[in-house]
Amino acid sequence: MIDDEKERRNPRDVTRLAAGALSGVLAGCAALATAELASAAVRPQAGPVVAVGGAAIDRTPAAMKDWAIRNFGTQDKLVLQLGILAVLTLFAVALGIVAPKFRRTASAGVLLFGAVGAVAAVSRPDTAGPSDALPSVAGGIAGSVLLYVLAGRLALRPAGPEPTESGWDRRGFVIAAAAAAVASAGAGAAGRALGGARTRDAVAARNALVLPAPASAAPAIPRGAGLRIPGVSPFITPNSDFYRVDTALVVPKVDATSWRLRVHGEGVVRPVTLSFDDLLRRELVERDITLTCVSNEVGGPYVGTARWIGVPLTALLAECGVRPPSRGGAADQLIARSVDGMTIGSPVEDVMDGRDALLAVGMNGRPLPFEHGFPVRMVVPGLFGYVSACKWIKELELTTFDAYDPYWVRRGWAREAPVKTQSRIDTPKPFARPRTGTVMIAGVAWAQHRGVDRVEVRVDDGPWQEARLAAEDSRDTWRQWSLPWQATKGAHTLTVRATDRTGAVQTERRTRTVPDGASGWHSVVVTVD
Ligand SMILES: Nc1nc2c(c(=O)[nH]1)N[C@H]1C(S)=C(S)[C@@H](COP(=O)(O)O)O[C@H]1N2
Ligand SMILES: [Mo]
Repeated sequence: MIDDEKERRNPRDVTRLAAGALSGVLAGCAALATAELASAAVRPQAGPVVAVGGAAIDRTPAAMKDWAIRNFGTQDKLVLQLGILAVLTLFAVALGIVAPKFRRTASAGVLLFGAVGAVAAVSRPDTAGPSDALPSVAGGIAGSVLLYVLAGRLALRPAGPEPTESGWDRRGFVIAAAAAAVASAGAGAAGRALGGARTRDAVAARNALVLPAPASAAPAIPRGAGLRIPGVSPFITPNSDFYRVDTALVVPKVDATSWRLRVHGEGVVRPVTLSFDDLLRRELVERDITLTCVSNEVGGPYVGTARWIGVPLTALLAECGVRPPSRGGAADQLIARSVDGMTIGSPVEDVMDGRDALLAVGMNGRPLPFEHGFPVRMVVPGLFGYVSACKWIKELELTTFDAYDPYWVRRGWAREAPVKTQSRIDTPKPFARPRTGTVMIAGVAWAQHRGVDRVEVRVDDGPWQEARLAAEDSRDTWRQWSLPWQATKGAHTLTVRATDRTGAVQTERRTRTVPDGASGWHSVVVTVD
């Protein structure tokens, strides 16, 4: 008799357990959908997943950030967000399972997650204040109420006069769950639509923009700067292929018409605030500059060359009365601040030494893409991106290296980081299986603002052979190189090294990317058939 009853109740308990888990997941979905809708109304960056993700990025140690970039590349942010969603799902399932028994506690648990999101959102560096807590709070309440309601349907009804009637309200649960799912999907979709509408002005402003012709055009790229060897990166990197490295989980879509740049700080005699039109009215220059990321491993992909159009920074700073330290200036560090709270510090001396430091507005003939910093970003030849290339810039502050550590420096990266002389084999690819006979070994080498003077290639432990260098566009751009090789059967290691115009040979010493960029020679192993 007792066994019999167990048999009758067990399958029912499994369904109830599954329904509990489902109610947790539904509460999670409702919370996220509500938060999505609210954040579209408040600020896209204020959503809980973005806020918690951003907080996680800020707290990631340099070594781990590097590991993420190495393993997930530009997908690192997607992986992070999927990770957050996976953790949320686990907790949602757990809360849902305990909810029928501990209804209040489980509902409070959902609220707690909302609170975590709210705290993360208001403590972001780019926070708009307490209103940023709204999406998380609204989401937490929606999820908490829903879990409470669904758990109510799952509660065992006290055994009535008929003992077999004890059970839970299946019909009520299914109806409530379905209604919740539909409402969540609706809220999510509405959030998406509203978010799109909010950025419409910024997108329209960018689409309507026609960049003025530069007063100083870039010299024509010499014929022969591109060797046209299959597999070698093109001399100019198309915008769509240009690497992207930043901490922004949501790409800022800045409206250029209301954008302002403030220049102020130590030694700034005449502080200014400039509009986008103010910048466009100035004399623009156009320059080819190769940009490199400090997180680029030897042989890695985070390097690209674009034809930038922008306002020369030296002249602008000089007009504000700024002098470099070598001429008695008080400030030795220029802090660029972005709309998303990034801070990037460059040496004032380098920025004002006559190199083409730019407030860039154009990239390869187009307004900057949103991903690459629209409406304005900095570009300084010869410095790694994290100490020079602030995207979505909104403020320039002159200060000292002693007084202020910008974002990456606080996370273990070097205060100053000129690019290291580097070279990369683009073809053949690692583990390629070329045929015996002539195989073209080719790639790129860079030493921005010093220039590349020589590239040498070594096969196995053989002598260094001088590669043919493509024509130089400028010393701020990379150079292609090639060497025909009479490939013989078997496994071979191909190694490359460059020499810059100061005469310095690229060092063999392998270092990690932290704190000031990877060094060492790039080699590729191939098997010749
Ligand atoms: N606002 C902002 N600007 C930024 C960053 C960032 O995270 N946020 N990353 C910097 C780094 S580390 C590099 S290498 C360059 C990359 O520029 P790109 O994404 O246009 O290639 O942007 C720099 N500017
Ligand atoms: Mo970078």
